[in-house]
Order: sequence, then C-alpha cells, then structure tokens
Amino acid sequence: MVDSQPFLSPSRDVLLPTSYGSLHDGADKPDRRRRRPIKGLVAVASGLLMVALMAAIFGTKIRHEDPTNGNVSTLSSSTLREQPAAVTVKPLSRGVSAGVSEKTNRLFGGENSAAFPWNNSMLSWQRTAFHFQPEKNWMNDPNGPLFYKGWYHFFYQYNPNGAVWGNIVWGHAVSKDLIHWLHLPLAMVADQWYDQNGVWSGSATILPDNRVVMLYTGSTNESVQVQNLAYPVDPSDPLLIKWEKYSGNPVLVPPPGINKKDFRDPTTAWLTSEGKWRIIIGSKINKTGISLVYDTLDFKTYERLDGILHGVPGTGMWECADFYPVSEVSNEGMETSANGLGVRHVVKASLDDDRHDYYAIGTYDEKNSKWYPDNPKIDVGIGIRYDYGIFYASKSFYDQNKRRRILWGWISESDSELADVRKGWASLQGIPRTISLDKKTGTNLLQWPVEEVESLRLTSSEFNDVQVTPGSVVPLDIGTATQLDIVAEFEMDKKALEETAKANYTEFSCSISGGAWQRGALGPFGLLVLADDIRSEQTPVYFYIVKGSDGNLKTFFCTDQSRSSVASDVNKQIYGSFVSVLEGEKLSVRILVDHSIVESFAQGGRACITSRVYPTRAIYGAARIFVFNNATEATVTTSLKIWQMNSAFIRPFHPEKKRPSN
Ligand code: DQQ
Repeated sequence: MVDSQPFLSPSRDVLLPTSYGSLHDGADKPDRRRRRPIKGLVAVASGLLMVALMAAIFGTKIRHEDPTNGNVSTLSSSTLREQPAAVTVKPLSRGVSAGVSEKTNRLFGGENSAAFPWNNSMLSWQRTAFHFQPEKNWMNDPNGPLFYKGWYHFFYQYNPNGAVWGNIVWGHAVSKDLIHWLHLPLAMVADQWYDQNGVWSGSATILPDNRVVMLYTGSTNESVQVQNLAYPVDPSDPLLIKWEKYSGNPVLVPPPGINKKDFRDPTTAWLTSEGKWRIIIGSKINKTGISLVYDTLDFKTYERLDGILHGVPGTGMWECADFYPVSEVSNEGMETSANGLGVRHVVKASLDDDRHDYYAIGTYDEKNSKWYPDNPKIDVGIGIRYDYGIFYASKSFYDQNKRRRILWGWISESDSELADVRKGWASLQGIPRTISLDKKTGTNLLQWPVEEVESLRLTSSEFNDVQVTPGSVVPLDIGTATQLDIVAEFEMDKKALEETAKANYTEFSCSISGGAWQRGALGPFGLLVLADDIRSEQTPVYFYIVKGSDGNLKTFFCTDQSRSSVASDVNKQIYGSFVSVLEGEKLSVRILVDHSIVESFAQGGRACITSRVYPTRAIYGAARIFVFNNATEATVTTSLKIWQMNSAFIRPFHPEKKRPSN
C-alpha cells in the first residue's frame, strides 16, 4: 500500500503503511545475531574466538547467536542516566601544522548548535559488523596492500593513542579473503628522526623474485616530508610481522622548488622497458597539483625525471596519487607494470583541498614519462570521482591471487570529534572494490564490492515487480535492516519517460536540488534505508531523471542524508552525480548497509556513493527499509533481492602465542 504524502514532516501522526509482505512485529527487539565487542569479555573469549575465526577464514559460515556479546537491551537500559548535557567545545586543528590537511571532522556541535545527547546504545550501534576497523582508536589511509604467500595484507594509518588524527604509525592486519581479518602488531612505528612526526602513507611493490619493498613518507623531526624504504625482516614469514627500515633512509628528500611539506605518498613501482622501477610522488606548485616521477634500480638511489607525469592547474596538493593500467578487452585486473596494446592508464589523486578522490583515464607515454587524459575536460581533479560521498586517500593493488585490481578507500566519520572520542574509535575502510574499465562506455571505471563479501549473505527476501505509484512509500518486510546486501532494479513507466522527453529542460544536481523531498516528473525514486517505522529518520538512496540541456534524458544517482538522523551535530549533505544509463539498460543499484555506513553502487558500479549516517531511532531492531517513489508523473516497477548479512571476524592475533596455518 502507499503513502500518498511520503515526505511530509516526520513529526506528524503517521498511520503505519501496510507492509508489502507480512508486517514485522519485532520493532524493538534487539538484534541478537550480531556479535558486539564488549571489552571485559574479550580476554576470556579470545581462545574461542580464535578457533571460530580460523573456521570462518577457512570457509565455515558461523551465525552469531551469543546474547552475552550482543545484548543491546543491557546497553539501552543504562543509557538514559548516561546522557550528557549539551556540550560546547572548540575543535582542535589537527594535521595542518604538520603538513597534511585537516584529518579530523570539524563538526563539533558546540559552536553553533548544542551537541546531541548521544547515549552509549546509539554510539555502540554505529560500529560496523563487516567493514575493516581496528579494535579502537583512529585510522585513516589504506597503505601498502598486497597479497603474499596466501595472505592479503592490509596496512593503515593509525593513531595508537586515541580516536583523533595524530601520532601516526602503521597498523597491520591479514586476511585470507579480504573480509575476515586478524589484527597483527604494528608494522612500523615512529622511531627514527626521519619519521618522528609520523609514519605516513606508502605503497608496496612485489619484485619479480617475490621480495617485498615498501616505500612510505616520513614526517621528520622537523616536519619535512621524506621518502623511506622498508622491507620484511623475514620474507619466509607469510604474515610479514616484522619490518625493518633501511639504514640509508631517507631515500628521497623534497627536490628544489618543492615545499618541504608538499612531497608525499609514493606509489607502487612499475617496470619501465629499460628495466628500471618507476614511481610517482604527489606534490603541488602554487595551486597546480602534480606528480613527480622517479626511476630507480634498487629502491635506494633514485633519478628524478624531468618535468612531471601529469599536473592539473587549480587542483592543489595531490595526496596518495595512484597510477595503474586497465585492460580494454578483459575484465581481469592488470599487474602494475603492464603496458602495450589494449591497455589504458588511470591516474588518481586525492585532493587535499576538497578531500575527494578523482581519477581520469588516459594514455601513458612511457618513453617521455608523461600521461595524457583521454578527455582534458574531465582531467584528474576536475572530472570523475571514485565516489560521490565520503571516500578518500584510496589505494589500489593488483591481486595476483585472483587476477584483479582491488581498491581500498578510507571512509572517515562525519559526526563530531567529541562523539568519536566517546566511541573510542574513528573511521572505517570501505568494502574493497574490484575495479575495471567499463567496456560499454570506455570512459569510466566500474567499481564493485569484492565477490568475497557475498560469503556473508544469510537469508534473503525477494520482491518482484513491485509497482510503486507516484508519491508512495512501500515498506519491505525483511525484519531488522542494519546489515544488508541489497540488489534492486527499477523500470520507469515508458509513457511518462516519453512525455518528459518532450518537456522543458530542467536543471538538476543532487547536492543543491532539495534532495529526496523535491518532486519532479521522473524522480526521485529508490530506497529508504536505515529508516524507523514512522520514518522520522531515513536515508534515501535514489535515482532522479530529468531532461538535460542537450534535450536528452539524464539520470542522477543520489544519497540524501538530510533526514538520516534527528541529531544536529552530524553531516547531512546530499551526495550524488550524473550516471550513464545506456540504451536497453534498466536502472540498477546495489547497496551495502552496515550500521553507520551505506555504500551504494549504481549501474554496475559506474557511480558510487558512500555515506556515514548516525540515526538515533532507526537502529538495532527498529531499522527498516522502504521503497519509495516521489515522482509526480511516473509509476516505477521494482524488483529487489535483499540479504541479511553476517558479521565478519575481525580479531586480534598474537603471533607470539600461536600462528595460524598457511
Ligand atoms: N594521510 C597521510 C599522508 C597523506 C594523508 C598522513 C592523506 O601521507 O597525504 O596521515 O589522508
């Protein structure tokens, strides 16, 4: 059944719409399936967990029924007493004086508005169940991902002392499948003059004889950005637990003309036809973001090549640059040194100025160490983004195990720093994505959650050919909706499409066009995730079709956070972008919901939006999902399959106690 005024103020008296399936009766039951970290139990349970972890890693699906670990009601009952008074605190600036941008959310809720009285139940709910997170404290960029001797290695920027950026060292974890992880001891700490102010981002290169070298940026005792070399102490150790820094570090210092705080984040090296290893390092000159190029034979001494690989005026400092080949013919990934016929090259830069990751596809001229974008109008930093929500400082690597290129991205918090400090943690890594060239358009990449995430799928609900009339909202009865993998297709009424094609051109942009509450002839329509029954909180993920200035219909893909939470001290931006929909294609979306993260992939991964949302009511057993159509003219027909998702095992591992088998 439908709600004919789906987006009226949430505070009105709402009659519950009839469920499309049978109505769920457990709105307030805690979700007992999920395992929650409760500190006091961790030590006692660690032995059991290890056994279970290894079972999970080797393929056994385990459901989490243990009420002692997931007893949300206990948390809830204690919460009212814990509600703090509204707080007024001025946020500290972090990072800028050290020579990186503001890494911490400036939202505080203290200066312009009162901080929401978050309670422990709400805050604990935000922790994810199948995304990579350290046990506690602050994390940012992915570093040096690689596959080695049967294990995926993941390193990351980590503050061992708190939930804010600072004291940066390298955290380290390993996995058999990119989903279940063992936390290992820190790989590198700030123990040398050349990285005393931080062991910053870097990349791994696997040499043809299987040796691993790691290049990373150190912020020196004087906050100069230099590049350093490190390698595993024991290459026969598949877990690569111990790392040694090269005695001749630093191997590179800022060259003449480059500011000492604008020289960072070396890439994975690739082989040139002359047999040298080549890397790029991000920098800027005035407001032009650039990538400096270096060749080396031994990773210890380097030759700086004339000019730059590429630069774009107005884009500012390029952080975490990435450079890699993609195949024009195959969907398999390409090893970083691959080149030749049928190969295009991607340049990615993380723009320090706007904190987004931009890429462009183009041609690599190896001889002259230059790269040219296919379309200068959508050059790096002024065109396409990996993700139109929160996604930064990403890094790709070639997975020789499954012959694919995988992309990791840092997903920061968008609540207040104060809330992060109370939670004791900040930031996630997005679900690793497989990336390949979109063969149909030839102009963009496709990004898709790695197939291993499907191993977490539990029970599923299917809804076929659901007709959603203009101005209606249809609840989907799937029970608790906090850990989901959703696949949906939408078809719009043909007559309405034709009529709109005749109508006047409409200006539209997700971010400034009034979100899911602005009604047009052909949109918005899509899903409401993390909504409570009366939709006092809801996060719409949706399409919006308009007639463009060129006379053609244009499709936009958006996520509207404006009503995602009743709290005021969280980011409520509306995200989105244009997405190509080719002749004969249906509109399609995949959404991963995992507590405070919603990752959405439209049209097979042509456009992606990651958001962090912090509901206060649509949590635990009260979280629901709806399909909606807020268009004025067209009925939408949708088919969906929705899986409940299991939790991943992400646990500490103490190598001195026990080693997992290979
Ligand atoms: N994060 C690191 C830097 C990098 C920045 C410091 C990007 O190496 O430029 O934590 O988020």
